[in-house]
Amino acid sequence: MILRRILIGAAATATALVVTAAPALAAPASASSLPRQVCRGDGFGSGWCLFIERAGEQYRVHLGIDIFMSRSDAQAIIDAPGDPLSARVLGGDTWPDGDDNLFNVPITTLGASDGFGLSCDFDTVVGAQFLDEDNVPGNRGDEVFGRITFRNPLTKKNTTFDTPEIAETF
Ligand SMILES: [Ca+2]
Ligand SMILES: [Ca+2]
Repeated sequence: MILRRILIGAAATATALVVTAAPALAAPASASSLPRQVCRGDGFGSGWCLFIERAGEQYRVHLGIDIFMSRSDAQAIIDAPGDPLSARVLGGDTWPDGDDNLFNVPITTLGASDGFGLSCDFDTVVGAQFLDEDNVPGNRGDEVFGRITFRNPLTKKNTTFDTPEIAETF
């Protein structure tokens, strides 16, 4: 639950995070931005985040989401057949082919609660090559973001939640 509070708190203060990001630009160009968590919220109690940190020579990638609803609705969704949520990491690009699909991130926890509704965590550890979405002269830096897809088995409606980007040279 502490992690949930961190996720929601970060989503609720997204505006403040943008404001306080400015001093980081003064850091040396070689400095890593990691560990870093970026979040977004819908303003109605739902929030979702992408977190990346170094894990030795690899990177630990975590996504989390709280979709605001009643505990009973969340439990009905969990009890329905199949996984209601999936997540992947993409590389942000506008040219030539749009966003790159980098890798899927498996579910590690799925739960229902009164305070947060339907909550899900996704975790994996990957090598740098999985996150290295730009690697050409003049463009080595990478911009990656998370996309969580919610397939509601009760309404048959699909919703996607994109996190902000994390910029890092992997
Ligand atoms: Ca890119
Ligand atoms: Ca790169």
